[in-house]
Amino acid sequence: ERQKPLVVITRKLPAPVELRMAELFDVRTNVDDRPMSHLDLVAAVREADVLVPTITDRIDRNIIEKAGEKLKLIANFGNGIDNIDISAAHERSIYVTNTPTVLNEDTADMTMALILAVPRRLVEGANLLQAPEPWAGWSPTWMLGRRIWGKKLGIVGMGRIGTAVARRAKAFGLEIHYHNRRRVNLQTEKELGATYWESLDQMLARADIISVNCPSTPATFHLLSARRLALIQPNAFIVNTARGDVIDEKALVDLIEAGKLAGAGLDVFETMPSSNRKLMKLAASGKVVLLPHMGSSTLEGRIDMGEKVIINVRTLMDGHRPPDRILPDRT
Ligand code: 8YV
Repeated sequence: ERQKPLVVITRKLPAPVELRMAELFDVRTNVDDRPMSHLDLVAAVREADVLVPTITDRIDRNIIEKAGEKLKLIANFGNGIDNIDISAAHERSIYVTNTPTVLNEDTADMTMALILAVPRRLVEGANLLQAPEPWAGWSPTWMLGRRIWGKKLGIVGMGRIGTAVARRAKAFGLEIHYHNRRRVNLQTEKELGATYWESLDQMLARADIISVNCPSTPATFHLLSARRLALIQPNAFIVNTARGDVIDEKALVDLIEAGKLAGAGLDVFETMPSSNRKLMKLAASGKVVLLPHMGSSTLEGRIDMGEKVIINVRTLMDGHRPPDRILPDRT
């Protein structure tokens, strides 16, 4: 029998995934289930054939340069690969793969949940019934949110997740608008009744709800800058289930505090884990709903992601290029 590859997994994964991987590979897991230290990561890349990091591991050039001869693949347990220096890996002929597609629907569901939760004051309402004071009773002017249907949704980044959000939002009666580097195919645009905006500025100025669904790259860093955020209508909401650094978080907080933006639903933050006191204060006031990066957090999704990792590792071991490899020219 062929020797099994040494696969180092940086975090604890759901049991079914760990079991399956242990059957197939010589697996080393991080029993602590805390982000690996820099030293442990360096030790891992020195010995491993395959490294399976998650979003909590920064696999930078410094770490990749210390990789041993054996390291052939960094199989990210996640879709976004902003935690990995792709060029540094390619310079060392190390493949990088991600887990695309399988988490689109879960992430789109969570995006939709935030699109509903913030304007309809869902968390604020639920919290009221957990407050120490008893519920004073209903009134027709009480807990009025803002209507969702008929409003304009502006999707920033119409990739696989953005499109899944658009499908759901259309069913909820929202009008679909999107900005993307390029137009999606006309058939999809027609199905969704979607309007393409080449100018992000123009779309932002018109949208009632904005959903961020693009990856974090040097080109999307603070794409929603202070200047652009100021273009958004004061009664509009922003939802972000992508990456925190796409929005200038400080500018966002300032606008909401000043009443120049109605609210936000955030699953991701500029620094993670977030300790943005001002955001937490806004959450307590009900204008903001904060989630601890739960967009793709379903058991089924995690199992599917594990399966993706396994397919990539096995394909490489069979002498072929892993299917979800990130191409060098990806920006
Ligand atoms: C994951 C994510 O939880 O896949 C992504 O890009 O942000 C999340 O769905 C995380 O990346 C797991 O490493």
